[in-house]
Amino acid sequence: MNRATPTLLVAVSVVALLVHAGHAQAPQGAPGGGVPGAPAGRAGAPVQPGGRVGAPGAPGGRAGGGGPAPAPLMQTPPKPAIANVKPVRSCGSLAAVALPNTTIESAAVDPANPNVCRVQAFTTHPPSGDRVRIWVAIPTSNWNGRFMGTGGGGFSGGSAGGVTPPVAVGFAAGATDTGHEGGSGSFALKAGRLDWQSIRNNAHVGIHEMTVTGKALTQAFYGVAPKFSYFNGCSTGGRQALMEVQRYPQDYHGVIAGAPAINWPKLHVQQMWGPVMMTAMSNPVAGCKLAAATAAAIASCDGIDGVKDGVIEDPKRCTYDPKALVGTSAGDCGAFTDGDATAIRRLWEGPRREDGSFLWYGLPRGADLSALSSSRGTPLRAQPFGISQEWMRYFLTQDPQFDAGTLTPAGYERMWDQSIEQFGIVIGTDNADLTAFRDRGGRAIVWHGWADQLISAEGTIDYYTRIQQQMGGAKKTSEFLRLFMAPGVGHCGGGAGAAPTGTIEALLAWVEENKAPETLQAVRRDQTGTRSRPLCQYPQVAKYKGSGSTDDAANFSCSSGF
Ligand SMILES: [Ca+2]
Repeated sequence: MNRATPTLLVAVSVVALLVHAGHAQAPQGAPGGGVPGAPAGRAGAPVQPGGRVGAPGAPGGRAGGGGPAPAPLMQTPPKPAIANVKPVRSCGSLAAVALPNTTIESAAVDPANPNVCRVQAFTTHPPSGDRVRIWVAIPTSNWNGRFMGTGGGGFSGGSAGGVTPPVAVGFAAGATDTGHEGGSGSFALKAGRLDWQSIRNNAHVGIHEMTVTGKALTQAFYGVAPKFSYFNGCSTGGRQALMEVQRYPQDYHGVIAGAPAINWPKLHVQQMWGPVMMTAMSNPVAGCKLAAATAAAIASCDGIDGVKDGVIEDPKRCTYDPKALVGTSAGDCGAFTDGDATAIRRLWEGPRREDGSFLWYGLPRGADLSALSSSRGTPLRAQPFGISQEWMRYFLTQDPQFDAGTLTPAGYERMWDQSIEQFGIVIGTDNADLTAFRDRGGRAIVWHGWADQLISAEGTIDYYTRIQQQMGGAKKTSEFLRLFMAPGVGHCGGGAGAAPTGTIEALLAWVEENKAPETLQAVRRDQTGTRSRPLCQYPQVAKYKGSGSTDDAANFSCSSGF
């Protein structure tokens, strides 16, 4: 089975999103940390190169200031998995621990938090001269006997701040930059050529070595290995979680993969579909028309699930055609044309070859289309998404000046094929053979927002379906891996839908007590109140029982239909 595609994505869109470890709005238990309260991806702000927004290194750091404090990783620290364990050496003495190909740069108690021993190290892989930075934080007391690895977003492998949320609830924790600083994809090139060690470090080596190092230092400090190890990430972090499951099944007992940026080489070319297609049609579509089409689709399909709440519970059942808008006015953008309707239909449909054959999924109806396909300026011009543009510049063309605006449909098709051929094995992260992970007793919770504006939710369903085919069917798969779709939820959070919460608790219960999650809890809070919903195992959907508040999860049950 080929492993292909990658990771990350992160991005951000606009306002917010993610960034490393966490992602927007931090559904508690989802990626470690994040940008709370930032409606992921509502529209429009320009995306920086690398697609990052927000302060690196500040997990939980918010993109814009203001808003509520980040939700804690867990409401209640978990009970210790190892009783009465005490450090057997000083924090500083960890600097003398010898590990292969590893240099420990510092080991000291955090002056701002005496309950945390912080170690910084790097690994290297001669003769490349690379440096994979690793940050480990170990509680000096009240260690819960577990290790947690954390991930990144976009091209960022992770950040020093990623360890903060897990260590705050008693985990020993690790994070890594996967070999390069910052959120740009420029690390792929060295002296104008692909630097395959750096690419491998980012694709999978960095997270694995962070994990090995983090667990070894924890064991050195306490004289006993962590009893359980977990990885928690969203976006790129979700890809990293599944890459660990695929390539290093011995690393973790359980993982949470939110909005995983798997199918990486497809994903980052898919993200350029809108600009390329609209440019070829000479029909860039302004943001207010995209927004109007999304709003019309939601209005048309909201009630299919029986609850008018601004959320399409199952976008696969929504077939709204934007031709209904032709001739109507969309705010300041003027009247909808046939061309606008065709372009929007093709955004929802997803990339196709010139002969019309399938390449990949589009965004579902209800997801914000402006994050990937907004057009701006006079005359109107389609704007490429930052991460996708960098993928084309540094990985595919190896030309930092490459202008994606010049891409024709034929060139796009060639780039699609090259992306998979050249990078599928290293970073595809779509290997469906999870036998080793399953046989070791591993457990994986995968979730994806149906309104994800950056990563096609259907790409995750595609992978899940292939896992089921490979691993003995739906029932056998559900014994170790479950997928929960989150209706109306954007990339790693945000949006009109209720986002997962209590996910870490659910994973620990599954791994440590063999209590498999039938649903995930989801909550959405805003000025008007709180809504809770169950997230059901795909392909089940949450069906309203017909009485009681539609804001209360108790009044919904998982069903094959509405
Ligand atoms: Ca609805």
